[in-house]
Amino acid sequence: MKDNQVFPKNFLWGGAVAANQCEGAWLEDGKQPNITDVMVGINASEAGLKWNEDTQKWEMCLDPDKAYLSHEGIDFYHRYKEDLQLMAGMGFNCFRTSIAWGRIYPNGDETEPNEPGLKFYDNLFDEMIRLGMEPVVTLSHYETPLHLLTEYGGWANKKMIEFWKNYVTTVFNRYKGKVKYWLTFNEVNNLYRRPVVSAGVLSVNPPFDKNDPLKVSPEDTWQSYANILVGNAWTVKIGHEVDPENKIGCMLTSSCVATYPFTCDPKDVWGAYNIQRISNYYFGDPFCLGIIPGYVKRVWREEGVNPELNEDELALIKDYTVDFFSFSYYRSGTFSKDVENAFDTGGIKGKDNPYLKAVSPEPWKWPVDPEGIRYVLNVLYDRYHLPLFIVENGIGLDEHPDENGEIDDAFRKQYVHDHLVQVREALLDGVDIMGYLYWGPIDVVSAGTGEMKKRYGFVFVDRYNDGTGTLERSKKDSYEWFHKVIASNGEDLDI
Ligand code: BGP
Repeated sequence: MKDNQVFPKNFLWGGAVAANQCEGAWLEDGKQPNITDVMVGINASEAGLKWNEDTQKWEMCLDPDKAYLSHEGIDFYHRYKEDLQLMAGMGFNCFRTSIAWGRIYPNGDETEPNEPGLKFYDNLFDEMIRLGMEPVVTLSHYETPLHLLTEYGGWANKKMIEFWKNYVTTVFNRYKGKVKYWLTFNEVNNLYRRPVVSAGVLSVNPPFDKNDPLKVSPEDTWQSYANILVGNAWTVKIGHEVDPENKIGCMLTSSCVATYPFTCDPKDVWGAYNIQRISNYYFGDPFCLGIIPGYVKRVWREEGVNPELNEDELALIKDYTVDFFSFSYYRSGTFSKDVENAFDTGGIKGKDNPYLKAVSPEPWKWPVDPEGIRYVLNVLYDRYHLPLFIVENGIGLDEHPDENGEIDDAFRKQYVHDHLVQVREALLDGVDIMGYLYWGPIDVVSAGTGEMKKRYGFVFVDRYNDGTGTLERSKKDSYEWFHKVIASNGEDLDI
């Protein structure tokens, strides 16, 4: 390796998945349902929940006409050895996945953990380590146990903080010495737009809409915000106490940081900045700086809410900020005062940006903006001065093997290439970047739409939207290319 290389020697290269999108085995070895198990994608406008007047509670009610692909996922629960071997084959020195909370505490409020669930992650982390991959573990990736939502209203209830502390204490102790990098709540900054799944909250106290579980009151939304800030601070505190080697990071979707004003009209400029704040920094500022910003309190005033947070909790938030900032970046968006803002898992949609050359193919059509990742890296570093970790970047495509069983995913190679060129620029700008994890190095169920058709993998999985398929794995064309990129520590990006 050359001495003048731009990517640091200890750069973490790898990929990221989440338990709920790949494991399957949704009711195996003691696990109970979690919130994503009753949803077909987190963008869905309906959830498999109905209000029971007799018990006065929400209860699970799956739609027999819908395919809940996440219940089987890609069967990673049983095939993880083969899958990790494929990841190691690309030279990954790191692999990110989540612990499904409901495997450890099936209902979330038990006092004793579920040993088969703990054992599964022991085996999984051991296998990663054996193959030379540092585990990066998300503690909560849209996997709040359903019981905690239906029984307590989820994070809107202060009791959640105790359940969470119990869970994180258990896993920090159990995986001490095996796992060093921990991420707290995946993309929790989606709370404001998709509270039920992103933040694990349900409205259970009147007034609320008994016909629509996905509607959460402003009181519940903001109380969840407050409780999650406290939960995050406890995570940092407990994580460091259990093992001073632990590094605890937040994980925020940061495509929304690249929200550009559509014009130089001050209303567009201000609007774009405000989107950045109430999409991203409203969590980043407390997580990284230990403060609840004034612009959040303004929203509280305007929405007429006053979340309960006592002095001790505020002190905890102040004292226990994260060690690093991890994030996903998929694409940029624009803000225009003239259009209503729509959002999906990729960020704000706004008006089409005429300066971007590519969008991903139908039906998703996400704009491709590699320079956006350099912008996001610089903005976040200037704001927080913390090491940054890219833990998701990738492109979802509808792909089918050709007559020889091969997939030429040139679009993906170009996408990753162009983004890595910009990551390199950010390193030259002086940004401290810990690593680059590609989202979905093996095809998994889509978070947003709950389908298999939206494929991100370097590895193809033979499974389809109707639930058919052999689940067989095969390498796409990009597999060897990414292997070469990692082998050169990012120096050889040639396609
Ligand atoms: C993020 C999630 C991931 C992932 C990714 C791609 O929001 O953290 O879970 O799936 O986006 O989104 P999608 O699957 O909707 O294309």
